Amino acid sequence: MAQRKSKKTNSNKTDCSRTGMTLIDLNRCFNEHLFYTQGRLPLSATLNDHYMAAAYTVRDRLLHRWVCTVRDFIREGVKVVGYLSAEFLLGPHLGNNMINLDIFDEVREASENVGRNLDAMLDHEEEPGLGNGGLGRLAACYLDSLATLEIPAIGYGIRYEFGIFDQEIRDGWQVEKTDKWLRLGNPWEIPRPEVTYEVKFGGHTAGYCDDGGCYRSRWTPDRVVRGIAYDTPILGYKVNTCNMLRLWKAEAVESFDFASFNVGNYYGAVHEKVYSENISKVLYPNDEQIQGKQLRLEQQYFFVSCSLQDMIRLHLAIGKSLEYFHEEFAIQLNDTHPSVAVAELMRLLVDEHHMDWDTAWHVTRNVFGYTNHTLLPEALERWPLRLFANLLPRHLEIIFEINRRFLDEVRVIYPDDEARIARLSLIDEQGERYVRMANLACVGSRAINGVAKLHTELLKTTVLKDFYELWPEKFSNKTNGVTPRRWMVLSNPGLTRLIRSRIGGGWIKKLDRLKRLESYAGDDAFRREWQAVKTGNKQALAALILERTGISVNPDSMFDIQVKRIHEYKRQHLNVLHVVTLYNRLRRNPGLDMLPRTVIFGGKAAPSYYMAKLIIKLINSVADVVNHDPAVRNRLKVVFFPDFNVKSAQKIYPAADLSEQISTAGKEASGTGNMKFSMNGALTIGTLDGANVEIREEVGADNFFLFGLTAEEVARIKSEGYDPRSIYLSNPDLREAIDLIGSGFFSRGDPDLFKPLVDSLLYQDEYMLLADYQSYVDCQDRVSEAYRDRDRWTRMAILNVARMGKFSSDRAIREYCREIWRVSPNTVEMEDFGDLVR
Ligand code: NBY
Repeated sequence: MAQRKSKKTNSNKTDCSRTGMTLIDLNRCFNEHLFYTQGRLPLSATLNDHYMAAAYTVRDRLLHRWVCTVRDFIREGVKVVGYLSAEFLLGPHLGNNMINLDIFDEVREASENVGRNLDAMLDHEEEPGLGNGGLGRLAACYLDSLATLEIPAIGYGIRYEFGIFDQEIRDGWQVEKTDKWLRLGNPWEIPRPEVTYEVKFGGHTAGYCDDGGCYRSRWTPDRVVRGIAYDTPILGYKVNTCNMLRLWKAEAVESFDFASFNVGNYYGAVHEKVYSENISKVLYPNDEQIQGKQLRLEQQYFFVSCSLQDMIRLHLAIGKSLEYFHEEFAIQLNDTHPSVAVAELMRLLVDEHHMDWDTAWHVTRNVFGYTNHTLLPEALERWPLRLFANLLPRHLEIIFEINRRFLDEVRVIYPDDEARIARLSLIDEQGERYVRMANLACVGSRAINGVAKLHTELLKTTVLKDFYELWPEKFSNKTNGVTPRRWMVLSNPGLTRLIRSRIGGGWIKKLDRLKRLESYAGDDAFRREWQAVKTGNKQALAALILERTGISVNPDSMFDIQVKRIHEYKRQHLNVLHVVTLYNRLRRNPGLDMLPRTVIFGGKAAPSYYMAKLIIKLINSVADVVNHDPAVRNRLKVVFFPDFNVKSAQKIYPAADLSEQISTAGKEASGTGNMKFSMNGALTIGTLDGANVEIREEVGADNFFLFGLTAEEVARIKSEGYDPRSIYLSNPDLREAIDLIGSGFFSRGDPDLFKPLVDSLLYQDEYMLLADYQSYVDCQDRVSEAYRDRDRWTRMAILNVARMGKFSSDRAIREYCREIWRVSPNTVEMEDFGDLVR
């Protein structure tokens, strides 16, 4: 062991300068981990052993940077961002960390030299699917950018034992399988059994007078759970900053309640343990509101309380007084899921640290920022008062007190406007009473932001209108972004190599520099190389599709792709209506000269969302018929790619020709898949919704396929009375498509199967598919025309990539840092291992 330590010291020494690392170092480190960590000789090592050894080899290099980063936290007293999110959809670590360490090619070479298959190791990694979709993935992109921009930051969340379910398709239906991502161990996390906090639940409160004669409240809980920290290092791209993601696991305070055990209540003693550990057991698989589930509120309060206690401990450890907490930390609430933090920080400051209310409120109001991610009114989070009172009685008292003081202020500004006061109140009092979490987040935050220009404007005029009128200065827009490290460099090495060959690699950190590609759009040789890269990516995806679905697709056809959570507002079924329309054209005219298309879908439906699951069944049923109809003759293929996740996304975006971003205008807050597609050279067909608006602004109207109603038109038509049936009756193509689905043609003659979907379109059509149908189909025809001219298409694709600079998460994080968090970078200097431990 002693010998091993001294060897590691040496290898870390050469590692201090990034360029100083040799292939020999890497190979030696790998073999040491195989031997000392996995206990294997090369001849008996499994693929998992190889993966683990590679992961530890890479992790060693992360940890060296991590300790240097932490040293600066303590020494420099820098302001730190605390990013609170119930979800972090990280995706696999190994490849990404190799990119950020800038050793990808070296590791590949080191592996190849000794006949080890790096791709098999990369493929072997189970991804931590600790999120549902866009919101969780955004948190992961932001961690990457924070580290890359050298901003001291900690991500705080929950270490779910089971992440988002694995999706299987059986007989066309979605089947959910438990995600056992920890089964083979997780080399990227470091358990910190000594970093723990107690979290109280339930019980009651009682008032008392403290020594100074002040009225205070004492909370006597009936349950206490312990949170244990598990840390994952998050390294920036080609910098020494290595931040951390700290996830909390719930455990019982005592693993056995010996009092119960001794009186023979063995079951009762174990029950307590099982109950406590349930809190971090599983991620709720809903990408919209979860109604009234106590366990969900327990999860939220659990991770928020642990995280705030942790930040307070760190703050006190550097010798600062809590009055200055907001000067040392900026805490962002990723949606309302962590918004109970407003009440919890007040409780910690007032009850546990004996601060007076006004000072505590000043600190609280200045430390938080709140990001809203949804306009759907039904998705706004609220908790039944009774449930809240039972679980968090002290927090409800605090919320009442915040509300009393807040509404007093409001009454001064708007005397006699009781309707407005009722809307602003933290408590919804119409019928059953609820705590409104968005209102709590707004009142308790210094800054409130939406995630795309249109979304922020709609927030100001709809769901948060009253708050905007009250505090316009708190509102700003922060258009989402995605990290080009994972979504270009890692997932599209071919494109990265091609771009590097012309404009170097500076764009990876300064994405605006992709602009320099514009001049190559007219370059024949460049366009041919571009097409070759795309074709290669499509061939790779075709192979994966064959492996996963048994469907063989033609890489020369246009890859028309819609991957995202399945939701009626995202309108996967509008895409299906187009597919059926194309199919009807082929049936009517078997000799039709139609541009060959492969329409690919992917995404998970919330297990309790019946319509979304029926849409999956519809896609698979249409695919089954179309793919087996000899009359189609390979001009149309339909694929449902099962289990869409970060790992498969990395193979899908680079292979797309056409990106489907077709939500009803005004419903998609931003979208981030739209950005990933476009960065990888797909053209977008989309509505003026979310960030599509800004993507179109950037790439130019000529390079974007626009269709559909605007958000304003949607609102106007709705208010005037929308009648989908009259559209159905007056449009023969639409009617034919809907009737074919309704007839049982795709459901082995069963007309009932898709009836709920057909009826919802004909009699309600909440998301206005019928209103947008013709405009969509016409636009798709323009897409096909454009694709036939492959040179023109490629020119447009190059311009799309060249103009995506704005959508780097680095830009977004810079805006948050400057305008919300007021934090600045801290360059971390590497120090030798020997000097660090001295
Ligand atoms: O956040 C998404 C938005 O739909 C998308 O437009 C946006 O780009 C993205 C990032 O800003 N929202 C989202 O993914 N929401 C969830 O996943 C989610 C998860 C859980 C709950 C609600 C929403 N929940 O209530 O538990």
